[in-house]
This record gives sequence, C-alpha cells and structure tokens, in this order.
Amino acid sequence: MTVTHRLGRGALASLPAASRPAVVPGSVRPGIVHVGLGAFHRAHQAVFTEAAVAASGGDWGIIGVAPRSRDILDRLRAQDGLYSVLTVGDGADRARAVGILGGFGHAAGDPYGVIAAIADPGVRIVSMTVTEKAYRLDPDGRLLLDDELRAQLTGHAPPTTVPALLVRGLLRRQAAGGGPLTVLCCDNLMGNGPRIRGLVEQALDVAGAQLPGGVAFPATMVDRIVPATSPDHIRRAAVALGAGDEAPVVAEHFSQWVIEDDFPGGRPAWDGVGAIMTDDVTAWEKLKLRALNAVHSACAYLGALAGRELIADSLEIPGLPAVLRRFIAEDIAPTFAPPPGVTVAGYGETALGRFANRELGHRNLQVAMDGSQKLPHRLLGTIADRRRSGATPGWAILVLAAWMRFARGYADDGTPVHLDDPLAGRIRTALAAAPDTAPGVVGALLALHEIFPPHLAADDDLRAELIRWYGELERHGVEATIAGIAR
Ligand code: CS2
Repeated sequence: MTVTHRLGRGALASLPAASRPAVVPGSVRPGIVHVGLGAFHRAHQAVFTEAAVAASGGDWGIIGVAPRSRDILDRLRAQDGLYSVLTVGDGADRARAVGILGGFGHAAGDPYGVIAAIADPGVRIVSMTVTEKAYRLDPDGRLLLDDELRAQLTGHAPPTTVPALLVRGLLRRQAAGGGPLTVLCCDNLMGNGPRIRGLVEQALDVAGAQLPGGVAFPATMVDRIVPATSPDHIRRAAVALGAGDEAPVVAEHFSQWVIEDDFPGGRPAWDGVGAIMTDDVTAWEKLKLRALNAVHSACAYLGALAGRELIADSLEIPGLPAVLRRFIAEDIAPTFAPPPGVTVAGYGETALGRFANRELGHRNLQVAMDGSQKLPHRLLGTIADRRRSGATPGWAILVLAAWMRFARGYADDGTPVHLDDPLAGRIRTALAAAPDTAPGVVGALLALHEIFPPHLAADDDLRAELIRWYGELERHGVEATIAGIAR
C-alpha cells in the first residue's frame, strides 16, 4: 500500500473510523502542562486523558513540553499535534491517532513560555515523564545542587531544568493567584509523589521561598511497555493508519495506571477509563518497580552480556525464565504485601509474558540505559529489605553483579557494550583506579555513594555474594552461569 498523505487535521476524514482520535483535535481547552514529550507519555497518560475527555468531558487538553530537543516538537507541529499509537503483539497491528495535545512548549528554548503555561489559571495539573536523572536527586532524595542549578532556582539563569521549571512556575503561579495545582510525577521512582514534593521544597528553599498552599503531589504508578520507535514501526504505523506519521509511538496492548486521588484543582475522569484511583499507591509502586522493572533490568543486563539484542531474545537464554521466576518468588515477593487480589508471582508471570512480545522490538540496551539511576528504585530496595531481615537475596545480587559486568563495558565475548548513563564518567574513573578483578570491580562500584547507600556499601556478606556472582559471570559468561544454576 502506498501512503500518499501525512497525518494532520486535513487527513482525518480519510482515516479508518477506528483510527481517528477520540476528541476533535484542538477543541479541548488545555488543563494540563506535561513536561516530557517522549514516547511513554504519548502512549500512556495522553491516551488515558483523551479517553477520559471523550467519555466525560472537561478542559483537560495537554500542553506538551519538550525538555531539550526540538525535533519532536517540529514533527508534531507539522501534524497539527497529531500522532498515532501503534499497538503490536497479537499479529494484527492497530494504529489510532491521538488528538489531545493542544499546545507545545520547549524548556530549553523558551523556558519562560513554559513557566507562563504553569502559571495559567486554566492549568490545574503539571505532570512529568522526564526519566529518573532529570530530577537531580540522590538516592536519599537530596537535591544535587550545582552553581548552574542554583542560578536557575534563584532567577539568575533561564530555568531550563525540571527543578527550576517547577519552582519558578509555582512562584509565578502563586504571584498571579493561579489557584490549586497538582504536580504529578509519572516516572518510575519509588514514592514519586513525596519525592517530588521533597525536591520542590528543597529547591524552593534555595530560592528563598516556601511551598505555596494548594499544591498536591500524589504518587502514581504508571505501566505500559513503550520502546523507542524504529523505522519498521514507522512503516507499520503508516500502513495501519493509511497516512504517513513522522511521530508514531509503538506500545503493547497492556496499559495500567494507579493514582493517588489528590487533585485540589480537579482532574480528568481517568477512573472512568480504566485508571485505578486510590488512597495509597505504595503497594502498587513496589509491585511494579520490584516485580516488573527489576526483572526487566535483569533481562537487559544478562541479555546484553550474552550478546542478545532484544528483551525477547534474553528470555530465550536457556534457564533464564526459571531463574527470573525464582528471583521474583524468593527475593522480591517476601519484601512487601501486594495490593488486594494480586499475587506477586502471578504479576511477575504476566510481566514475563509481556517481555516476550517480540514485535515491540525492545532493545536490551534501551532498558540497560541509566542503570545508576534506575537500580536504586527497582533493585536496591529489595536487597536492602532482605538484608534487614537477615536473608541474602542471591538472585537479586546476581542481577546487580550483571550490572557491574555491564558497567565494565564488555559483553561476554569481549565486544564493547556502550554504557549510556549519567554517571558513566564516574564509573569509568572508579574502575580505572581499581584492579580488573571481581573484588576490584565490585569494591570500586559499591563505593559510589551516588548509587549505593552506606549500609549496603558496608555490608560484607553482600559484597562477598556480589564477588562470587561476578566471578561466576567472569569465568563462565551468562549463558553457562544460568545453565549451571537452572540445572
Ligand atoms: C523499562 C521501563 O526502560 C526501562 O527501564 O524497565 O521503561 C518499562 O518498560 C516501563 O516501566 C513499563 O511500564
């Protein structure tokens, strides 16, 4: 099929009915400023919000803010803000255009425009998907201040970072009498609501101000696997849509959102379209981060070391699914009580089924990225909780050892692997100063206090178990190590 026209308002009438947006593009007044226009937001919160507005109404259009690169803005603007979500996994591709994006901002290029949007009384929610590192918090939730951030917070430099956008935006809103607001962090951080409240309070303190009244920071658990869009996905989206789309996102069918219901300025009727509104999201957050994201990271590091390209390929390493099941059952499940009606083992099994979706084309290196920022939230909590109850969580420690092997920069066959991580420089320097042996590498990395809290760094049993697993991986490689355990 040859696609001759490009997605945009003018192309809507020619799309198959099932591919048209659920709202008339441009007709919904903005009520949300969302920072982070990446694929995840566009396949998750934007889809829930569009469905909620279509079902129940409300002025909840989204102003999408790109933090750094203009590229996505240019592509979306050229399509009147429209893009499609390509859902894959059961053999039949489905593409549906989403029309809830009603305005744009660019934090790097026009931060004051973003601040004005946050201060707009029509806006009642500021949400974010900017990934762990953008918050500039250490694992204990302390703000990592440098001169540039200080200048941004105090109004002496353009506020292009997330902490500065929030602080300058909130102060401007307060000065303009903007009314109650909810700040909603949709990143995979443990306790994301309170953490961002802590971030904002610390950042306001630097600015010499206090948190204005009427600002809420509910925690939320977000879940949908949304990998980077590949050229093949772009081609498939065009075929399914019958129009060219330069900004499609690809996702699995599964999508889940659990949100603490604390929205003093109101919210879209997300609960009418499948989101779970609750008083306490902690059990869901732990379930998601520990029994899904940590297992994802396990696939990514072990698979990348074994030379496998995709998450789905990693699951084909003989014995790995069995090892992951034991990781879930023996190390993760004992650390928290799951939400009512859910078992950790059942949830983990569903996650493994989702990871096996090969059509997503989810690359190990994408999930492996930013390990220094991700592991404290998804893995180290499990290890710390098990250590506190006197257990040695061997499977979790194997995964940490795999990250350490990965951080060293080589796959099992000696091929270099790219360490894409904000602490890559620190990690390389630490490794260069240590012997390239299991105790040397483990010691050098455990000493990175930006990643490991002191009680883990000083834990001799943990260190010994890490050295043991690291040594196994070093001597035998991932495949033989896993085969040896699974035997
Ligand atoms: C993944 C997540 O890249 C990663 O670290 O584990 O992005 C994962 O796909 C999502 O959290 C699923 O909801």
